[in-house]
Amino acid sequence: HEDELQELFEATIARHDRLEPRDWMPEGYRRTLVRQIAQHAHSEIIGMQPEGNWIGRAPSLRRKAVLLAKVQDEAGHGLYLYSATETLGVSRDELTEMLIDGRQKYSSIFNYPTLSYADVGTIGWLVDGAAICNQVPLCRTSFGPYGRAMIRVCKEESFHQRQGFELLMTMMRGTEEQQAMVQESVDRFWWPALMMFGPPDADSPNTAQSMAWGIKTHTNDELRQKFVDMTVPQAARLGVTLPDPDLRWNPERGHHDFGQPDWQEFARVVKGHGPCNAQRVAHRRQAWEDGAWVREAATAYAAKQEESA
Ligand code: FAQ
Repeated sequence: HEDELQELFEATIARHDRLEPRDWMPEGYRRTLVRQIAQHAHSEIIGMQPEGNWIGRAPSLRRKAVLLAKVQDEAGHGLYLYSATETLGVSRDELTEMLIDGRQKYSSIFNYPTLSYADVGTIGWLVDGAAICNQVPLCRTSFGPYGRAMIRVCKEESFHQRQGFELLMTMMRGTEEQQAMVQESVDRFWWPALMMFGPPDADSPNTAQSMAWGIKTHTNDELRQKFVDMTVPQAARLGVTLPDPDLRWNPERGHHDFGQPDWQEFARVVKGHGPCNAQRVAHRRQAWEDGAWVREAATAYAAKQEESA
């Protein structure tokens, strides 16, 4: 019986069809999905902090409204993704506990500080830009709830990327001081943005199996290359320099050659020793603890409703 189920699963993957929550799936497939989707959900929620840092200091009412809307969108993405993870049999409470205990990860990028308002634009342009490169292919991932969540998320991320670019373009048309702020911000975020795609393929323990299962459809290096190729002309349009002396067009490959990020720094950040890891997790833990009474009240109310029904 188990063999038949395994065959059915493999046939579904082979014809690029989707698995749904009630379908039989190997334990490793389920575990990999929980790991990746939960990590993705946590990134959206923790990712609200760096930009949220500037809501109270936005330079105009318009910028404040735009930033508020973007940060709220990220909360929405987190919620779709937690719901997708719940279809695999793990609750949002458990996932949050695992995040604040350090048993689950979130993207390395959100462990860097936001030091100027230009960072709001740079995050939109580069971080949402990298997220789009990574997530558009995930719309066709083999697990139905994850792929469907990605469709709406990608539409919103594209909009976020445009607003970041527009913010930076406005600053680049401004004073020399504003232009310098943009360049300084891009210098700080360029390498961490490249790290978002994960380790080089040769050091990526999960890629081969995740591709065989149709969870990932491209390798980390393929997506990193796509991001660089997409971003270089945009940087030229903005008038900023990307801080990589090895960055140049390679006509034979039809792609840009580029340098490697500091992978030791990446390893340190992922292990919890980046500039803001402790602060990000402490903030999330505090919010979780402060919200305990709301969860208790909602549970008590639901129980009472059930009793009287
Ligand atoms: N940070 O074998 P691989 C956003 C871990 S976008 C931290 O290559 P995999 C939008 C990896 O988990 C950001 N850890 O792993 C937004 C694994 O460790 P584990 C979120 C990383 O899974 C914008 C180990 O290294 N997007 O939030 C990172 O096959 C603005 C070995 O790596 C997603 O999560 C990293 N950068 O490939 C929000 C996209 N990279 O778990 C707010 C979905 C790797 O075995 C504001 N995820 N690791 O202990 C993916 O596509 C994949 O999981 C990868 C990693 C590509 C990230």
